[in-house]
Amino acid sequence: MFLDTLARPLNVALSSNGFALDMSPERLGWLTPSDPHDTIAQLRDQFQAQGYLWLKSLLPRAKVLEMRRRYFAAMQETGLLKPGTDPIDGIYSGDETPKQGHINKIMAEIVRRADYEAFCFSDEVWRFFESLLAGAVYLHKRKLVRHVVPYATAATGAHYDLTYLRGGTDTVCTAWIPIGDTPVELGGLVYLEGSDKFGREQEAEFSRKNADLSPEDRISAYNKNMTTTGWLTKDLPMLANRLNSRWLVADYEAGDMMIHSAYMIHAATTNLSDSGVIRLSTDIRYQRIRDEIDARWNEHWSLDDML
Ligand SMILES: O=C(O)CCC(=O)C(=O)O
Repeated sequence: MFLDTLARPLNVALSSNGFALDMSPERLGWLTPSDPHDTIAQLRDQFQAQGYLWLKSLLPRAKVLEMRRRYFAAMQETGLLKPGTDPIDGIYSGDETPKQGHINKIMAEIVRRADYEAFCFSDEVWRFFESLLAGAVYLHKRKLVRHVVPYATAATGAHYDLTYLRGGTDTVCTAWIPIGDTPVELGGLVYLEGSDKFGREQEAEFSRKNADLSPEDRISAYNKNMTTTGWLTKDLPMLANRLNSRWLVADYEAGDMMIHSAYMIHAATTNLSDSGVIRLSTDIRYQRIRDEIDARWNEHWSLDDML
């Protein structure tokens, strides 16, 4: 177990979708890191208690940085990167003219590429899940890779993942892998402390409300009982107040892997990099092969897949 939580003073004002986070110690804290070399029994207990594990240096740093280099090298033709910079640094051109359509096309290619798939299937990753879940595991074909440019106005709102995966087991786990160092200022994932329990209650309430819908609508994240995005809210400070909880942040490093339960509430903050660094990450889902699989996730990600 890592004993300290690597906390440090933060000299920036964190925000998300235009909502300023309350940065008082009652509303903002730090994630607790875990040592992947702890026994699996310890890690399972910690996962159950926290709803997440921040696994430090699970992957070789060089492997993660190579993925970063490959991603941004592929993006170079779109004008996303500052000319003359090394793709591994992922420095934003600041030029808003790159066509989003071109970027989306490259993203759709990347999630189908063998190098990216091999990364998601890294031994370190699947073996960890096999051990945690005590059985052979399955990686969902639908995998997401996201880059977030500095000061982008939109960020991921507060949600829990089962909203989008209701057609399968609720023991599905998400791995969120920062592809590059992602200090708090770069707008990585933030987790609402203790929210796995609230997510379960919320989902039980949605199940009651959804009971009279068609089977297809019942598992949809966008049915009449949900918001248009499936998110609980974009207003992170309001949610922390309502649940009397804290948003937990972290300085993620290349090689770390976050995992969270299907009920754990998370979101992202605005990338505040003043040196133009683009935040890059992937989020992928593992589960036991013997548990029910949500068939809707059986295709590669595409922009219009409506999931
Ligand atoms: O990277 C993000 O902004 C969102 C990722 C996410 O929601 C997830 O990993 O489940």
